[in-house]
Amino acid sequence: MSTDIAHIATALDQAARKVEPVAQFSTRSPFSLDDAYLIQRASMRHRYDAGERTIGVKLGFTSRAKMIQMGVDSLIWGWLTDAMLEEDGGVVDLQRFIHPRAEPEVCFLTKRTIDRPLTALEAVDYLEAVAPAIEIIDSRYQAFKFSLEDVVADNCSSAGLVVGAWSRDFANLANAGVLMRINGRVVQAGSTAAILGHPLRTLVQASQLLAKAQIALPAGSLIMAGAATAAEALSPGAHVSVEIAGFGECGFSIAMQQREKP
Ligand code: 0L1
Ligand code: MG
Repeated sequence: MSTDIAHIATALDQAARKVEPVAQFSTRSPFSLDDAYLIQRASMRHRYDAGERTIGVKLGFTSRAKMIQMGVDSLIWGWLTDAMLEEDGGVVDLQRFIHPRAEPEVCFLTKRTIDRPLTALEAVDYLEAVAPAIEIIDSRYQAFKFSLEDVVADNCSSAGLVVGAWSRDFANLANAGVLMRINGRVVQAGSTAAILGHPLRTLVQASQLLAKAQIALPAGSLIMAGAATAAEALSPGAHVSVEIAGFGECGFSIAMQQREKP
């Protein structure tokens, strides 16, 4: 299997770099979830070798809406790097993506190293702040089609993120209204309660997953809690924003003129 791990990791890295999708791997040669995380790590090594650095982690499929949209039933996690971070209010060029989608999220900033499984009561003590956020996902698989193992191997479709203004109002995070707008029109509406019943629960989940992987997450890391609603496809010229009631708004515009693909 080790050759397959290296082979799939390289193919996924190349697909992202060349902006060319690949067929899903698990249908041709099934692999376990543990192997999927090994592929994810091997694929991330290519990015680190190219100069990217980790800024945090993301959880995926923490809401029913996302599980139903993508036809999977388990929580997953992947890495965020500095190359994925887009400016709030900035302009995003779609050229580096294959078939990008945006989804509304909650982003946490950690203030202590997470190096063991946390309880729900401890979670807030490990946090510096929380902000409204948008994740740009971009599956490296043709037609955005994958199994749970495929998507984990593909670093959980991580491609970009925009983070709004930070707040410390953790108490009002339980059931805040979430609106995603494209060109001012509401395209997705939901609640932060859709994220595991309460977004702070993602801290508990993240700490357990990191402990299982024997990884300590340093203070100052970002944790994306997972989408509260389904994702929306992106197209040139659009303006995308996410508002979380009581926490403000963040957004980005998409460049109209697309540069030549690399
Ligand atoms: O936030 C999420 O639930 C994202 C899951 C990423 C996988 C995908 O939908 O491509
Ligand atoms: Mg997401």
